[in-house]
Amino acid sequence: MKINIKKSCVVAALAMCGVVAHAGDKMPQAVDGVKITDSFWAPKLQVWNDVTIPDVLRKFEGQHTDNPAGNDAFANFDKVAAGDRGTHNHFGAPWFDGLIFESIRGIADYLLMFPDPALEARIDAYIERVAAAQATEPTGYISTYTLLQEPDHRWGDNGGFLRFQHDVYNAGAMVEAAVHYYRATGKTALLECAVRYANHMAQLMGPEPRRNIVPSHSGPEEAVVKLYQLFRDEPELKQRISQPVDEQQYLDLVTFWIENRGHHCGYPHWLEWGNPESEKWIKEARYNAPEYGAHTRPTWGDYAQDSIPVFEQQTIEGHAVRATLLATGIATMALENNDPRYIDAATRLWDNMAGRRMFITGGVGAIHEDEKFGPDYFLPPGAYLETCAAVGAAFFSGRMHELTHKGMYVDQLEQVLYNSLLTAISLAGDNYTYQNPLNAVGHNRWEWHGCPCCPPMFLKITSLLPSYIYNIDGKDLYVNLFIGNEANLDIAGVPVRIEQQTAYPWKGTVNISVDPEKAACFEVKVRIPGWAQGKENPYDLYTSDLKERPALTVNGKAVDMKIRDGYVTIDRKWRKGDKIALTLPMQPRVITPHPEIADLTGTVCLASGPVVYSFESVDNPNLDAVSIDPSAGFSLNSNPDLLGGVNTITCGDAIAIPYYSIANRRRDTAHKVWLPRR
Ligand code: FUB
Ligand code: ZN
Repeated sequence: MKINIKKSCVVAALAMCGVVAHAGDKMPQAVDGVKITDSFWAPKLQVWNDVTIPDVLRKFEGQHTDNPAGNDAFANFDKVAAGDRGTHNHFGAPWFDGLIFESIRGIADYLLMFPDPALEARIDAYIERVAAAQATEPTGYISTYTLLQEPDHRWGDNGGFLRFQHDVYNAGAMVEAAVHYYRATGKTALLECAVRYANHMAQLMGPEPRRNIVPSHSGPEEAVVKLYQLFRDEPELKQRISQPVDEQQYLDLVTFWIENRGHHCGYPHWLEWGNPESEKWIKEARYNAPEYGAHTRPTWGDYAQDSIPVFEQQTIEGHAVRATLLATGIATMALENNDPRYIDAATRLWDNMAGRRMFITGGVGAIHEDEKFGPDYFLPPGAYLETCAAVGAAFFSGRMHELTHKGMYVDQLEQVLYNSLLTAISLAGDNYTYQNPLNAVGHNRWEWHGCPCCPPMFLKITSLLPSYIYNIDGKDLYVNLFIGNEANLDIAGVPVRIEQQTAYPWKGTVNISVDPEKAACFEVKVRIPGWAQGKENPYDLYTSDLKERPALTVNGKAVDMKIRDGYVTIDRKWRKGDKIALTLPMQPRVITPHPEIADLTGTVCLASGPVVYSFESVDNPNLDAVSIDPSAGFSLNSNPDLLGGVNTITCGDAIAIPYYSIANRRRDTAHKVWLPRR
């Protein structure tokens, strides 16, 4: 799975090129030395690096039009550093620390693609402010909201309400940022803070006599596994940290967090009592009453995947970001412990998510109230669909792919990338979405948001893009994504240069050259997307009328299209100059929802390749009169000057554009992915 390249080589490679994947020796999900070169993603990554990163930092600093008071989320750390406690001068939501750390994590990975000393210096300066704040606390506890607003409520103590406070989530985000920033820069200042914080949590939380504290917003699970992996793989790094490091403690902490969900006093009954009553019960610390025993806690409810133990969960429930990040954590742990309970739980949750609760754009989280998953087949066209939830689902799928190497997981990841993710940002890179309804009127991107959680998640996943293109497992090379790139890989000890050239997702030809330094036997497994096999969804949640089929050649000779787990395997002795050519059927296809999806009865939508299309009122002034006749002819047209260069689909005089590109030309337009079937 992982390719080891000495860090110095990678740094040299980084200096020469624009867009390169993670350089860390054992970065989870990472394949080193992959440089994105295509005309679709490379320019976008450049915009996100040049525009989005400074935009996000500036706006967290309070420089945006909705914030006349100039409130600065970084200043929360300065207030704590100055000794403020209980002064009620925290700015923003309790999870703003976490959002800042998530941004730093994403930016760290961008620094690997686009080295930028000025940006690095800016991040270093933020880290100094974080460290100064942490230095004022003897335990290393630092959650600025709690310290400034309700310092007696650390970790939800004394009637604190951890579900809102986000203490553990903030801590996890710091740990993850520290690991990524160290891997990108070799600097340990944030890692020092993170180790101190993780040590504090590992001493405090766990089986008795430690405390029963679990994250009520997931994310810390995967984060702390990464901390464990870092020190396991680089034990000499411990010498550079002033705190003691026992990495096993970190893994134990995550095990506790995962296995102890659903273990609590059984109250409050969130769904029956409602949120206000339940919150009141917790704030009165009623769970401390003798009848609930010692060392217990309230349940955070289905909302936070805490009603029943993880291994008993049959369906993916509750707040969709929390749920997908918990599932990501479970899958990440499964990669470490190979425990069938973890593998089964992750598989079950993914199957339920993808087979019954996922939208055609890869989005999840149908219900606005509590931002949660709806019941099976509840997939209305105007659904909520938070950007962060789609990103969480994609992270989950990425980990499931690492675990199983099944193509269906990459299918879902790809669905998110080309649809839910790209729509979350304006073409200019400085306006964002939170909700992503498939049919809506007046759906505009915003400059900034009172809860700006989505831009950091956006940075986190886009910076991983190069690392998702390939996996290596022993002597197998998995070609997962069709993104033009140049890669210098090491396959079973042989240096191999791989190059992909493609105009995907606009055209279906993918040319892959395989150049081993010397002739070598290995397997190249080329993913054949489900949509290209006429299998729109692994559980037929959606079906399509695709008629053409994909084809594959090596040096011009047809390969037998035996597809196993989503891949065609080419097992041969590879020689310099060998060429693989994949042809995917890009003609527009009509997608029909599963008959159980009541809200989509009588509707269909259009897609070409991985891209889902939408009809927007800008092109279709009579949008409400537009319907789709599946037997009509559809034409796919290249429009290099439209919306940054897109294909459109025309059907009669109606025009569809990629869903991701809606709401970029005018404000307050109407758009529809799902249209009546004629
Ligand atoms: O709770 C922190 C973040 O705020 C969540 O991830 C988002 O869904 C929003 O609720
Ligand atoms: Zn969000």
